[in-house]
This record gives sequence, structure tokens and C-alpha cells, in this order.
Amino acid sequence: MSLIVVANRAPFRLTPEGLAPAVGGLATALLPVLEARGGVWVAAGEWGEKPIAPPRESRVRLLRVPLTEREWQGYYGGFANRVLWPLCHYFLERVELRREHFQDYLRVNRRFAEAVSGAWREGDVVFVQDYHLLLLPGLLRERIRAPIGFFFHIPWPSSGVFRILPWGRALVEGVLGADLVGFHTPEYVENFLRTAAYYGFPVEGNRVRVGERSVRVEAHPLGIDTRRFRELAEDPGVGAHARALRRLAGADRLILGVDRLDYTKGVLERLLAYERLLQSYPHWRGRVAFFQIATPSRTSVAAYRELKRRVDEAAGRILGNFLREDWVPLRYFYQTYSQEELAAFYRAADVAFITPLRDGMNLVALEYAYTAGEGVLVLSSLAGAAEYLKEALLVNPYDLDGMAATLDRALRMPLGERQERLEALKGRVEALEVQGWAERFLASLEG
Ligand code: GDG
Repeated sequence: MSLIVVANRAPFRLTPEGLAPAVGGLATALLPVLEARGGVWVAAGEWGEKPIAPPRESRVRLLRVPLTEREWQGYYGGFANRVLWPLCHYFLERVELRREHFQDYLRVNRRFAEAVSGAWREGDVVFVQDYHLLLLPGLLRERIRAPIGFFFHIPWPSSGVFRILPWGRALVEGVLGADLVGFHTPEYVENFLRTAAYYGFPVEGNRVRVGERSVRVEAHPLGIDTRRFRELAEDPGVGAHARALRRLAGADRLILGVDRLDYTKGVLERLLAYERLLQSYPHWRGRVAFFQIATPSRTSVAAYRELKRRVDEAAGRILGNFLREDWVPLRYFYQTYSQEELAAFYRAADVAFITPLRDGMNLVALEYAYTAGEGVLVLSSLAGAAEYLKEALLVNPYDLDGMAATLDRALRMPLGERQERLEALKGRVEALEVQGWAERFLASLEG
């Protein structure tokens, strides 16, 4: 049976060498399964974007849902990124409830439903991805008799928060068009079940009754491509680059942060916590360096430009207060790196400081733990990954003093304890292997 994957974005990107799979969780997780079974990837034809076809040898067909500028702005820039994204990450003051945005979202979800039902053949399985397409499973259920899976990559908030949405019931009903609904953690499963119950759907165990149907809700944590990251960790070029980065750091210890520059990732709070470390634990001055990689993201949304301004300002202040002729306390890289370069940063760092204010999972934490030679993972307890990476040092990303104290502990951790924790973490990441994720989800859907 072939597979139809539906997601906002296409899984390919154009590089100087030609077409390549997009970097990032979704393409890595789903392309191999799609290649193996054959099938279609349906994605938005973003307004103004040049269409890219899959490589010629691929068994994957790409189907675009063309959108006008207005539809794209309303569905993506509006409802997905100004309503659902802040709401699900508990940034309630950033939520902009506007009826027109919801109408665009509904219209675009319908356009997806038409495209998918047109491509669907008896026996095909449909797998819908993420918060851009909450209404799609329900719209598909009205049109085709397919097994439908839905996976939500960001946190499902507590039902008390979700209920803020005037369209909450319609969205939950949309999701419940699926046969199997997946989240990263048991907490999000629980939140979703309570939300469904609030809107009057009977819930028994992990099942929701919708008329005659029963919808299963399960935790399926996403992992990383461990084979790829093992190769990167052993690559001599990556090793040489890591040593060069250590020389550049010019300090005994190197702390690393890697994120899309997004207000949910806690980059600003993290810089403040590092500043607090330098103020409250002065023995680290001159002995520690912090490299923060912030990948440009959603730069057309005003909130992201404002965040950039505030992060620039905090970085400037830290340098202004602490920079010495023989020591650069902070380097802030606002750019996108190749995966090889990213791996070199992981190899070089003594401490990964990953402190999102909320995060569905956070794959950077997994990548660091798996790639580092020797290192300590300091991780936000509000990231989904904290549920699985038990040997990380967990912090509250809103608590600057707590984060500074934990950084100090991480920087002082004896070698034996570091090795033990990292070894255990690598085992945890191994168990979350990415190819297994899609297979397990689809087996559960079809089983
Ligand atoms: C969403 C959810 C959930 C980052 N900078 C560069 C780069 N990256 C790669 C990382 C990692 C990926 O991007 C980021 O994944 P995350 O999981 O950390 O975060 P989101 O982008 O917010 O993803 C999240 C995820 O979906 C999957 O379900 O875990 O919670 O928010 O793989 O390595 N890659 C390259 N250059 C960069 O500069 N090559």
C-alpha cells in the first residue's frame, strides 16, 4: 500500500550540488519510509516560491497545493504562526485571534483535502503532519475511506489554555477525523484527551469515541538519524573543525547553544543566565566561552524581528561588560550552518545549554548527546526531550539563578560522572532512532 504524507513544507531543498533532502526532523523521518513504499508527499506551494521536483531516481512524487499570497499569509503567517504556535507554547499574550486568519486556514485545509483525495487510491494510507493541518483529517474523512494518521510536533497545551480558541471545538473535531493521533510525550496525550473530553467527546483510556468510530491517541517520540550522527562524530574533517573551534574559544570550557531564533527557544533568557553566571561565579571569567548559534527563522513575522533586536542588545551588553583583550566571553552566530559544521560545534562543546521555554521535543538536545565526545547536557525541563533524556541536568528556563547555578555545576562536573551520564544518554537516543519512529507509528495505524 502506498503512503501519502501531507505536510506544510516539501522535503527537498535546492543546494549548490543540486537537489537534497531537507535537513530537519520531518524529511529525515519520513523520506526513507516513503521511498521504500512509494508514494506522494503533498505540501503547500508557498506563494512566490519556485517549485522543486524530487530527484529523478526517487520513488516519491511531490504534489503541490498552490496558494495565493493572501491565502499563504492568512494560513501560515496568520493562523499557524500568530495563533497556534504561541498558544501551544503558552505565549498567550502573543496570540492574535482574527476570524479572517481562521477562514484562510479553513480554506487552505480544504484545498489540501481536495489535493489529497484526488491523489488517493483505494488502500493508500494518509499521514498528516503538524499544526498547520489540524482540520485536514476531518475534511479527509468526509471524502475518502483511508486509514488516516495525524502527528502533532509541538506541545498540545493544557485544555484550559486550548479553550481560549473560539474555534477550539472545530479544530479538535478536525484532528479526530484521524484513526491514530500521535504526540511526542504522554503529557501532550493527556492534555489532548482532556481537551477532547471538554468538548464533549467520550474518552476511555487512550481512546476517544466519535460517533461509531474510536480514535487512538498515543505518544510516539521522534528521534534522530543516529547512523548519520555517528558518521559525523567519527569524521576526521569534523574533528579538525572541532579543534579549530576550541582554539577560537580561547578558554578552558566551551558552552554551546543551537536554535532557530524563535521566542519559544529561550535564547534571550539563556544569554541572561550566562550573564548571571559571569556576575555570580566570577572565577569563570576568562575561563569559559559561550557560542550561541541562532538560525534565522520566520523573519517576515514582526515578533521575530523584535526578538532579534533584543537578543542583539543582550549580546552587545555582555560583550560591553565582560570582554577583555585576552578573552571573548560570547560569540553569537546569526546564520545557518551545514550539518557537518553543526556536528563540529557539538564535538567542541563541553556543555550544551538548551533551554527552550517550551518545545515539543527538541532534536538539538538528542543530536548533541549523541555526537559529543565528552560533554554535559543542560536541558530545559519544559522540552519534550526532558521526558526521555533522564541523565541531562534539567533546569527551569525561566529561573535565571537556577540556570546559572546548574551551568556552574555542569562546568565543574568530574570526568567520571560526565562519561557515565553521556553514555547513558547515548543509549536513550539510540532507542529513539528516527526510522523506527515512522515504522512504529504506521504499524500502529495499520495494525
Ligand atoms: C519542531 C518542534 C520538535 C538548526 N540549526 C541548523 C540546523 N538545525 C536543525 C537541528 C535540528 C533541527 O534543525 C531543529 O529541530 P528542533 O527539534 O530542535 O526544533 P524545531 O525546528 O522547532 O522543530 C520541535 C521538532 O519539530 C520535530 O518534531 O522536536 O519541538 O518545535 O535537527 O540540527 N541544521 C543545519 N544548520 C543549522 O544552522 N544544518
